[in-house]
Amino acid sequence: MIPKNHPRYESLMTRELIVEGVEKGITSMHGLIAQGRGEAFDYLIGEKTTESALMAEKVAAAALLLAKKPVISVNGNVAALVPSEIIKLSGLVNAQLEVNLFHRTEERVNKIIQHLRSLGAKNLCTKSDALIPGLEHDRGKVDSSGIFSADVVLVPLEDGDRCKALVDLGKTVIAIDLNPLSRTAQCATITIVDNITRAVPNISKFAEKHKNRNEKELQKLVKEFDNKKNLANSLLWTEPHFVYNQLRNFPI
Ligand code: PTJ
Repeated sequence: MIPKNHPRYESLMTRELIVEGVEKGITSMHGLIAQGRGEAFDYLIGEKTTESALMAEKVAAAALLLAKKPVISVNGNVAALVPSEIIKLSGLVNAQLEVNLFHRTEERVNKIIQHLRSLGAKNLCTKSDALIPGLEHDRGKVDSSGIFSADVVLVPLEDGDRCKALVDLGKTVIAIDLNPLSRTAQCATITIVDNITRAVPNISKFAEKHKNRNEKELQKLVKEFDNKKNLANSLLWTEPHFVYNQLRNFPI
């Protein structure tokens, strides 16, 4: 049992969710390693949403609301960390949810679908009747009425190959990845360098606020967003003064 006053309470509780995900058969063992890598990058940004991440979250919410057919891709880590939050977001932006796994087994796909359904998800794409061209691995298996025909796809915690393949198909790809140097982060249309546990609720908050804005305002937000520039701002932690301040303020 982790006491609530532990200085690293939130980070440790997030680890617990991933471990529980593995125990339930939702998350793959590799998901533990991915979480560890994410934690290291989160540590560098002070485990807080940066200004550049917030900007990307605002633009992502606009892109999802403007989409004709938005789809949110769910993997084993997403299902363990933010299942209810992702269901809420899908309702707010009228997006479908599709389970898409790198280490794919039919058993795990079905467990994740059941998990999401038990939490109230209704808008799930469950077929795997189409293939993303150019992808050799199982992430290429998608639903023809879901990711395959979507115009905007949210891909949290992704591997770079599929992100590039989706961009090559002309889709707007929104990535959530704490590593700003990853291939996914580099090739997505809108890159959110933030922990998924903060990013998804933030996108939902922006989606709620954007409902009071007209379409033109949302289009302007998306059009004026410069992903490369925003991504460069996500590398603040490489600056010595930033690291120095982090060390002074961080609960170790
Ligand atoms: O469930 P599956 O089979 O689809 O597998 C999912 C994982 C995540 C294991 C798989 O996609 C994978 O191996 O991903 P990678 O290549 O390790 O990339 C995951 C990326 O997500 C890395 O760049 C991490 O820094 C980042 N990441 C990890 N945890 C978080 C994160 N980004 C945001 N929030 C996190 N909590």
